[in-house]
Formats: sequence, structure tokens, C-alpha cells
Amino acid sequence: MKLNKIASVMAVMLLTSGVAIAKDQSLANFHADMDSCQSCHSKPIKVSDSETHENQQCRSCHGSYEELANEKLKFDPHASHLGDINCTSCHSGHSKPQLTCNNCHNFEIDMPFADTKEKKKWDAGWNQDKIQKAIDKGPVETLDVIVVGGGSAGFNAAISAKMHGAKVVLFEKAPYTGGNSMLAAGGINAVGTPQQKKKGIEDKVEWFAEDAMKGGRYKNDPKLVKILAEESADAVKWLESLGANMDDLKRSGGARVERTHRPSGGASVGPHIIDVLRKAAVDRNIDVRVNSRVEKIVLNDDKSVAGVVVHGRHSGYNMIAADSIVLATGGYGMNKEMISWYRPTFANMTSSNNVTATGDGIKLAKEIGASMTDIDWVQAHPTIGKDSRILISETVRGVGAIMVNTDGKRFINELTTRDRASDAILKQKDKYAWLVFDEQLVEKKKMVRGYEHLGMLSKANTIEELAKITDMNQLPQTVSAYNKYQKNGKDDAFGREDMPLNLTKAPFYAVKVAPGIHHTMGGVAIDTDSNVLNLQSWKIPGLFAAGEVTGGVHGFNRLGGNAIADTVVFGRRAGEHAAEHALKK
Ligand code: FAD
Ligand code: MEZ
Repeated sequence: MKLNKIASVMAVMLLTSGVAIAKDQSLANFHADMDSCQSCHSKPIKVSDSETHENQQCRSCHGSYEELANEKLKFDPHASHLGDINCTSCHSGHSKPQLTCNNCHNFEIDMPFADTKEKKKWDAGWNQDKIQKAIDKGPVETLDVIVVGGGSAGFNAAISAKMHGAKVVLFEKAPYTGGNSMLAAGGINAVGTPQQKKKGIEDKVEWFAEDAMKGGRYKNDPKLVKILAEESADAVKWLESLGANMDDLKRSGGARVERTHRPSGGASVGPHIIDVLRKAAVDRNIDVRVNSRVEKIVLNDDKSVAGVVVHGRHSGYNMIAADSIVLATGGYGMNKEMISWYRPTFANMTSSNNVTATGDGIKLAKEIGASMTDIDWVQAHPTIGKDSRILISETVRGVGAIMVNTDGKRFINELTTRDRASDAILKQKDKYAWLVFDEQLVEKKKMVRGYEHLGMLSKANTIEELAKITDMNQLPQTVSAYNKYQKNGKDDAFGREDMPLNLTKAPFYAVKVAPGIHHTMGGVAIDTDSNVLNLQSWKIPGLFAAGEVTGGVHGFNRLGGNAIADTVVFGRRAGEHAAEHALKK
């Protein structure tokens, strides 16, 4: 017998009422008691790494996330920015469940079967013996292009390679795709778009490149920056062609004009893009395998690419052959060891990054002799919610917020680059600051409602009251001076170039912010065709890389909005060149 929906609803009711579950019962036992192992698994039991059949079973009984969404809950895990991910990302059958949201948040949400015993994690270590055995055994599958990593760079590479005729697989180590890309808040930078034209914004490819170089302290590779700027408008067009909405436009720090594109109404860019890319991959029959960590790049005797060893949650260690590999594994902002080694002064900082940002690609590439560019340059974002891992987007300042210290005094041009803003905050008393804004800003920026929902905002009906509850005694004078500068169109205090809003409409809000690790600028050295270079700066034949795993595009300091542009522009290029390389062999 298969559970029907009514039975499922009853089961959920029992679970949520806490009635029918024995204390240490697992989700698997509970289902097996109702039916058999076949309520979740196929017969004979064979679980794919992506747990595809099992997740279809969850949905066929319990419904989709949309159907499960419960408006009465304060925080509804089924309606989260993680999107439509595997149910088994949180609800393990045979082991303790885990609330994926709490990789970044601290929600107190009761999970069904929370008392199930924890099992050893399948991906706890990298087993060199098993890797070697898989290589000795030889490939179990052969493809044209292997993409490693399911963030924006990886998806763009996979889609592009597929469109160029290659047989592609994308391996993602996490139980869900998205990586840091899924967290991107502010937007994607592009020059020469219809959106800029419609708003009457004059911009030039040269200005985009100059701003990126200046922001990067002129340490970027100018050839890569030129491509980023030249192909940025096409990147936005490509995302739109896949179904994205990029109609809103804002200015980010270090940019001379508004060129940060994002969904209408100021929604976060990352969850939207990842949702679009996931669907685009499904529509194109791209084989995306989650729970699949690539642990080795295998080379032929002539040092060209032979394939990878992938460690699957259920399939174990296997070698997969391909003539081209695209490394799109993201940065290392959550790898404490690497941060301590490359940027010791940031060792104890919080991080805005997804737990997936562990620098695997850098390790994999280094092992086979790839060269690194600017590997020790790590960016601190100035405005991470204090004592949290939640980014308060730079576009909050772009849209109009001011930044003040604990006395309520402004101390810097809010639109300066991140390195300067972070340094300035760390020089203030107690090393934190406040962003202050009003209801006009909240109306323009959907994401601010999210910060309110998370309880991060102080709120008051007057600036005086806000000053009182936050202990910022100089705030009323600061706001009154700022409103004058805004009216006159000239910031006499700090030369802020763009002041789109005054602070006059109640209620007024403040959020505490402090710098935290945000982006790792350095990584694998690439050329303009996304080929990975070795220590002699020669191509490693068949190895390509794109996105945050690479170095060179952003120099010593990345501008807000340039990373997503990087992932789309160079992800597409990597995919195209990887396909060409594999198909011409
Ligand atoms: P990721 O998106 O991190 O994807 C890498 C993927 O590879 C991950 O899913 C990871 O699990 C997987 N992976 C890693 N190792 C392996 C392995 N061994 N085997 C298989 N899979 C592996 N940039 C902007 O331009 N605009 C913004 O508004 C913006 N906002 C941001 C907000 C936040 C909170 C953060 C953290 C970053 C933001 N950034 C923004 C930066 C930007 O999001 C990232 O630099 C970019 O998305 C990185 O994309 P990626 O595809 O290179 O890597
Ligand atoms: O590019 C970024 O990292 C970005 C725009 C982040 C943000 O503050 O929104």
C-alpha cells in the first residue's frame, strides 16, 4: 500500500501534535511501520546520490513545499529562500534530522524525529585510499564535460556547455544546489542594458572597467576585467532569456552610476537566479547530482584532464572520465583553516558565506599544479548583522540608509568601497556601527522586511525615540544635517555622491552591523578563455574554472554586484570552451 495524501496529512498531524511517535523512533521506522521500506525506497532498494526516488515519494504523499507552506508559522522552513530543495536536505530517514536554515540562523523549530541517533556523516573526510582505488579501477562513466559545483558559475557553465552540444554532468557536494550564489542579495552589475537606458543612466564599458580596477586597487587582471565589463549586459540578457527578472536598478559602493540589476521591487537576486538556473537545467535535461563531492582531478600522462573521482553519498568513490572539467566550487570564506592561513587577521570574524564555501576547488587545483592568483585577498563586508551571519545588503545603503557610530554620528561616505567602510567601522568604539533608515526605504526594498521578520531591526516613531532606544545621542542632529545635504544635493560632511532618500517618514529603523568575511578574491589562475593555468602560466589542457574559485577578476577588493556578473560571464565562457575542447578531441 502506498500512503495517500489523507494518510499523509494524518501522519503530519500526529507528528506535529507529538502524539504517536515513540521517543527514539526514526523517520524511516515510522514509515516502515505504516507500510514497508517501499513507502520511501524502490524495490530492490537502490538509492541514487541525489535521492531522487525518495524525494519524489516525500512529495507524492506530503505535497510540494507550496502545499506544505503554513502562514501561521513565524518562520516557515518550507517557504524559505533555499527554494525547492530535496526534502532529505533536512529530513534524514535513518539519522538525526537537521534544519538546514540553521547553518546561518538560530531558529528554534522542532523537527520531527529530532531524537533519532546521529550517524557518522558520509562526507566527514577525504579517504585517499578509496580515491586511489577508484582511479585504479578506471572510469565507470564517460562524459564530455564535468562541472564541479552547483552555484551560479557551475549552472551557467553546465547550461552553456550543453547548449554547445556537450554531454554534461554537474556534481554538487551539498544536498541542495545554490552555494553562495543563492545568498546573493544586492544584484548583478552590468553596463549598457535596456534597464539603464530606460532610466536615462549614462554608463560606459570603460567606466565599469575603471571602477572595478580602482576598487580592486589596480591589482585585477585588466584583460579579465575588460571581458567582464564588455559581456555584462549580455549576461543580464542571458539570465532574462532563461526566465529571470532583472528590472530594478541600484547603485553599489565604488560604482559611479546605477548599474546593479536585480528583480523588481528590490528582492534578493541570488535565490531568484538560482531558482531560474535550476529550472533551466531541468528543462535542458542536464544531469545535476547532489550529495556528490569531487575529491580528485585525475590527469593523463601528458597532464591533460582525464576525469575526476567523485564521492557520492550512496555510490561511494568512483572515477568519471571527461576531456573537460569546469571547476566552479566557489570560495573559501567558511574554511577557518584557510582563512587563518591566508588572512590571519580575519581568523575570528563571522562570515556571511554558505557552509559550502570550503575552498575545495583550490585544494583540488593546487594538487595538480595549478597556479593561484591573489590567493590571500579576503574581503570583509562592512555590514553583517552584528553577532550574526546575516548580510545586510550594501544596497540598503545604496537605496538611502546612512551609517553611524554608537554615538549616532556619521563617520564615512556610506557608498565607499567595502575595504574602506570595514576599516572605518573597526576604528569606531566597540567596532560596530548602525544603519539608519526610514519607511520610504522599507517600501522600496522588500528584503528589509526580511530583516524585520528576523528581529534584527530597532524601530521607533520618531528619530528622537530611535536615538533613545539605541543609545545614539547624536542621532537627531546627524539626521537633521543629512536631510539638509540631501535637499541641497551635496553631502558637505563626507561627499556621498548619491542620496536618493531623506529620513523623514516614520517609522524609523536602525540595525547594528559589523564587518565579516564575505568574499575570497583570490583563487585559481585563469586566462580569458577560463583555462586554468599551471605554475609556468601554461594551460592545463581540459581544465577550466569560473566564479569565486578563481582569482584575478576582482584584484584586492571586489565591488558589490561584480561577483554575480563574474559567475555568469565566466561561467558561460568556461562552459563554452570546455564543450569546444571536449568535442574537438
Ligand atoms: P557558489 O555559488 O558558492 O557555488 C559553489 C558550489 O560548489 C557550492 O554549491 C558548493 O557546495 C559546491 N562545491 C564546492 N566544492 C565542491 C566539491 N568538491 N564537489 C562538488 N561540489 C562542490 N555578489 C554579487 O555580485 N552580488 C550580490 O548581491 C552578492 N551578494 C552576496 C550575499 C552573500 C550573503 C554572499 C555570501 C555573497 C554575495 N555575493 C554577491 C557574492 C556571490 O554570491 C558569490 O561570489 C558567487 O555567487 C559565487 O558563485 P560561485 O558559483 O562561484 O560559487
Ligand atoms: O556583491 C555583493 O557582495 C553584494 C552586492 C552584496 C550586498 O551587500 O548586497
